[in-house]
Amino acid sequence: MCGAVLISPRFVLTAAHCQDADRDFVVGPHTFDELEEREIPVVDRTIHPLYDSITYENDVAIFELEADAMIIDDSGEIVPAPYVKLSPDIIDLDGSEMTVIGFGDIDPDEKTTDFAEFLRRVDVEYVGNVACGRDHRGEITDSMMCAEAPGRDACYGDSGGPLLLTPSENFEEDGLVGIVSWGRGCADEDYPGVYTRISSYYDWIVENMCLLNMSKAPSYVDCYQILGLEPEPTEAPTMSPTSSPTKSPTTSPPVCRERGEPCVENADCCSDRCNVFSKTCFPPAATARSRLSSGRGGSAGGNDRRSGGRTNGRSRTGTLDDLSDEELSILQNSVTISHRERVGNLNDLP
Ligand code: 4AZ
Repeated sequence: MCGAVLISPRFVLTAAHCQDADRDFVVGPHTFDELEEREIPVVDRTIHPLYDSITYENDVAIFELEADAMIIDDSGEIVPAPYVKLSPDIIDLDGSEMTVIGFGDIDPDEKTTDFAEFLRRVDVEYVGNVACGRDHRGEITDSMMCAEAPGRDACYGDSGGPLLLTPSENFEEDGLVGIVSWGRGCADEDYPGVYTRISSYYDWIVENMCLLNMSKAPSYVDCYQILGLEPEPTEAPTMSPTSSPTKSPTTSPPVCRERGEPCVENADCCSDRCNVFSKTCFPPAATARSRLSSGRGGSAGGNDRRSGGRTNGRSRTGTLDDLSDEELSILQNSVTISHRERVGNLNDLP
């Protein structure tokens, strides 16, 4: 089983190592029993092309649903499901508080799996990459981040789920800063939980949502700008200019680089977006979707248990706390997705 999160009514973000968890997603339930219902099939997906099933680097994947996820609101109307906004914020302050939620294992016995009946949450504190790298044998890259709380942690089955900034009581202000990725056991004080760092993938995620289905990207994402396309034609002008220009246009050299040209940082590009991977201004002249999604179809499955005790393991002491009704109303729509599998019980492996 894996977690996941809606980043628009049509797109789901999860961990790349969850890619074979299931063929459909279950939207919005707060109890595990409801997981059987409200399944939405997946029609397309983009796994990060540099995902590494040994190191869990680039553990991020986007799935496109067959239809928008819908919920019934308080007045009984069917409306598009709320989704969480990707946060571009770079978390770097030790002790910063974040919230992780999921249906993962809550059984302290390492040999049995007991998925939570209700969606659970725990607040965890940021641990810097240097300290976390020391704990995790130098295996923490810049695009991972770590968090911990005494006796509390994400655990088996929470993978793919969200790590959130929750600045207010209003879930609409939540920001997605991480994806549950891996750890050594669960809630072990020596080993913080490890998350995919969203700020490292912000550009990749929005660009690939646009490439999968630009009409279904969230409203704060401008796919025309991101893909370097002409804006959709608006109404033709009805009046012709009243006077001819007095000056002819000057031909000073461009101060910014056009799409496809090499760049070092966003400011180099006319689009103000430098692709962090290709180091070219957004997007390359002929953006080939097949090239960008070349990692598709690989399998993480359940057989990629890392060596040396590093696991997507099982709860030792405690995992996520039950959400109270009040907390549920805050977080109910921050995580509206969970998806199931039976392939990845790493503790069953030899
Ligand atoms: C998992 O297998 C998993 N304690 C997720 C998080 C952690 C361990 C395992 C971190 O889904």
